[in-house]
Amino acid sequence: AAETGLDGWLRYASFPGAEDYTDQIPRTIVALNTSEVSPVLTGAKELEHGIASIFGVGCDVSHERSDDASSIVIGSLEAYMSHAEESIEIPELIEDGFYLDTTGKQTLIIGKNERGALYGAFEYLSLLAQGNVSSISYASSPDVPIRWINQWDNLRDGGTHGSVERGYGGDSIFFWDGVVREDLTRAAQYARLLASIGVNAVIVNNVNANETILNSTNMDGLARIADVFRPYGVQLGISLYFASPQALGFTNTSDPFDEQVIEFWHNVTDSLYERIPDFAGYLVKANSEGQPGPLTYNRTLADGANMFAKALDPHGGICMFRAFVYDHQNLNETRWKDDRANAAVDFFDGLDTQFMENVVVQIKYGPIDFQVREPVSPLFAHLPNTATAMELQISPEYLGQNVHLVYLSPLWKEILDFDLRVDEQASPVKSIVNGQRFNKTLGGYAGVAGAGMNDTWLGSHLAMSNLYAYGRLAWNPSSDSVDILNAWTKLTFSHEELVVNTIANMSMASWPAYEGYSGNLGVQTLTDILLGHYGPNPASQDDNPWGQWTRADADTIGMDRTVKNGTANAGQYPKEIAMMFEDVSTTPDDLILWFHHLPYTHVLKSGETVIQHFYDAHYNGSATSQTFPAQWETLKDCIDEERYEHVMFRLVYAAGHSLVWRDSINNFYFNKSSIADTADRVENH
Ligand code: GCW
Repeated sequence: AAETGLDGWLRYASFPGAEDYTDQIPRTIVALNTSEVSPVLTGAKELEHGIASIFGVGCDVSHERSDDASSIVIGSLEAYMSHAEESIEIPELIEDGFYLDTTGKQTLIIGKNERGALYGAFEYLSLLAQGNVSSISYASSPDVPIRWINQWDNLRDGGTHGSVERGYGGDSIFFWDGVVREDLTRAAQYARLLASIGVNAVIVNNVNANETILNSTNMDGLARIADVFRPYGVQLGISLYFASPQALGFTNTSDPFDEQVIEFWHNVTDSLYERIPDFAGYLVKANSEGQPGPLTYNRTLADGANMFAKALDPHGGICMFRAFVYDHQNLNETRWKDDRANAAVDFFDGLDTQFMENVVVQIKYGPIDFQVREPVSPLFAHLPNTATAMELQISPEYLGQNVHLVYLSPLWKEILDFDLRVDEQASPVKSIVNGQRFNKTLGGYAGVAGAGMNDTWLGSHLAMSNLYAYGRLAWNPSSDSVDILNAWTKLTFSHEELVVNTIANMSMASWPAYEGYSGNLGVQTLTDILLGHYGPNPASQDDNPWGQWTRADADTIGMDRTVKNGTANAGQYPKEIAMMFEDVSTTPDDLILWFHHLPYTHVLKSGETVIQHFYDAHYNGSATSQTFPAQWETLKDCIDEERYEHVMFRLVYAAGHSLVWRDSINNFYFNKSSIADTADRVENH
């Protein structure tokens, strides 16, 4: 059968030698929780399916525990303890965590809750599918409670299609022609993939939301999505349009202090919980890129967030309030001190103590917008009293849109491991997000995924390593990028060393290569800012109010974000970091143009000039990209034709496109600066 990507890393392919283990595999699966929609039952069925697929042996699923037979016992801690006389002591677990023990006659998969048991089943199957049948016994708990996916799905585009903003895998799996699809098969398959990497909620509609999500037809539709998510322990949440009460004609204002507006949101929230008792909560984009918000009504951002949080609170829901607040119309490049990177801290400063407990401020990893290289957003250091979540973009809007190969885990880990040194104490960003640094319980991650109806989900088989890595890092941000990738490769393609090593070589080289042939030294990605964010267009960055400026002229380039001379953005970081970024000599090369406006002839720590670094990086990055098709070709006999060809097509195209990138960027800066490439490769056009 032709291989599609629908199962992603959950293919449970057999591997050479699997037959030697069939005797060791228990043939009975005992599900301790009995509800039809329990994730425990889902876990039991997944075990049955996975074991049959890997080892070719059938198992029975039952609810009766017997001590005699070798079996896999799966259940919540509570269900397990209710048979206390036969039970062993389970190590400490936190919510969604699990204990996995294959050392006894009975393999134990015990979750802190029912969802945790399902995660344990996926973990066990992942080990088996990677050929790991050794005896193990360990507990695993997630680093953060919020491990969410954001889908930027529109209910309909100009026509009937439910399109996905910044999605490269086709139409929405949830919406069609303004309403929830009848057939939600794909939504259930998506929930399965997400549960297997520990994702526990999905915001199903675009942050650029629309009031129609709240009509009763759509609320009923959302309940149907929640029903197919529930067996996988995936909760559903939605994005809200701030001015919905007005847009739906209930009020003539959407002022968060207006009694009728408050009542409107309480009613909406109550009706959602009536239909979806485990509803996760709201995601709100307000006062950003033309969206209305509390500031429209002279209220603070906290007033706006709290209005939703109050309505959600009695039901245990969460309000994710985005920090991506900026005015895209009034930034003006002729003003040296204007800086979009300052917006989040400027807007949120002073609000830290004002948010309700169930508000989580959702912050993009960098201060601007998912560029190929950004420093971490300084806002993470400004909210010690507020729960925060980091927004990561799995769908690589500025990073080649899943046509180019860009494995994102190394980028994300640089951000997560960065030590912000708040109050001169160790403050790695991941310890702020997980609540440890400031003693908070809520916090986590939102991954913008962009999955669609395409059989590959994201538009490319290789791009799925990013979705996989997102879940793994949200569960444990200290995981290693190569380990994550190798597990994914084995599960997705093959255990063969050649396959594993080749995909690791390509993937680990991919982000540096893309950075090499796009925007260097922190100048931003240099994609076309106005159209689609794809392909080179350095000129489009400047002279518009979007604020993604490079300030390139004939002699100089970069944003001066110093306190002494520039936009003072460096001063938004805690003292030690601020000092580092303030000074050219201590700013790392890869962010030097983010923080400093420099002559093209400025000599970097590497010993090269800025302009020569541009030239060389573009040649090196695109040369790396040229190696990808040849590397992939070595796998021709190890991978089914369907997926081999699909990937090859993209790699060949991207290798060509990397040359377009190389030459456009190099020519552009050569023409601007009139400085020759020392290796004489760049031509005047
Ligand atoms: O990067 C920009 C994207 C928009 C997106 C916005 C946001 C959903 O180009 O497509 O809108 O960010 O994050 O709100």
